[in-house]
Amino acid sequence: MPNNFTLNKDQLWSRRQLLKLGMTGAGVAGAAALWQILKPQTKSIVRVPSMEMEAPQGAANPMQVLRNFDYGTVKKENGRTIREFQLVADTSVIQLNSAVSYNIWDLNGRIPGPTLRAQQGDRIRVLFLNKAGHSHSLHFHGVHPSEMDGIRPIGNGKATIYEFDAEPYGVHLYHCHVEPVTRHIAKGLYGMFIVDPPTPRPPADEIVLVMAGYDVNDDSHNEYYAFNGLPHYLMHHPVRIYKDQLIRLYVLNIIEYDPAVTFHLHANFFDVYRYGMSMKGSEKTDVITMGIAERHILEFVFHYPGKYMFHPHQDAIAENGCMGQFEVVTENDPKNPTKN
Ligand SMILES: [Cu+2]
Repeated sequence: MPNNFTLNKDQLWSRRQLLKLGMTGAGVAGAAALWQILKPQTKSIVRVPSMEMEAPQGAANPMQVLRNFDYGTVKKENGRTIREFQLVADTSVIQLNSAVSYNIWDLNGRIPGPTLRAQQGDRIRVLFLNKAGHSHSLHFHGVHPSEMDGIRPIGNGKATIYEFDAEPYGVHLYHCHVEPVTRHIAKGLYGMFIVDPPTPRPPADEIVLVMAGYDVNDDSHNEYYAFNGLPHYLMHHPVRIYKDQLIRLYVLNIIEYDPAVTFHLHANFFDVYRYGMSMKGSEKTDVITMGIAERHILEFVFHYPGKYMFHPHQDAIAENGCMGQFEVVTENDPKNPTKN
């Protein structure tokens, strides 16, 4: 939500704390309280249905990834806005299904890493601490000097600072760039980096979807796939959205080993803002092909309540975990405590 830039630091703090509470069991009540707090401070009329936010065990929590944006700590230096982010790489284990656990590298205790967000022209300062056992780095997509390109390995126990301007606006990403890069990305060291345009986009319910794969037997083929970290999770825990409200998806394909996948939405068409780098949609479709590291903004509105799947149309990939669904609800649904 671009309007979140109008929130002051305390309000942003509240938002983060509430998300944290929601993740650790406050559930519906936490989520409802969160949006009650957010609403009065924003001019936006965006509303978000309540959702169960109980966290699965481990670093993968697809619900947390959906609507959680890290705006960093805002500072002013010589009249410039600095957004300072802290990213810590570590190791953890996630449970891909009841039988399969998988060792990953996480960033700030999550996979995918935090969705970093800034406004075009902000100065970005990323404090990177590597506690993940191997050498790693953070390579940001965007425009920056060579020495900030993040290809130099940072040893275990070491830290570094990446600093550059948030240019240009769009949906970008960051990831580890230590060889073998396929392995370092596939094991979790990636995240989305959104640079908002100078003129904010229209209010919308903004949702992050990151497609990834898991090669659990090291044969350079993925056995499992996921939206936001866990196979099948968003299929069993639908993403609740409001009927007749603009939905803005930020979608990233970071599936290694498969050259490209599509993203398909059921029973609707979406406007495509390729790489999020324009204010005007380029096309309308219901399936879009995305190579590795491609990412787009996709906008749509649902006019009928009910459940609607989204998935790559490489159906084997969908069947192995890259599956989710929206649950379109109406404002008078009694399960929505956010209603006034
Ligand atoms: Cu790495």
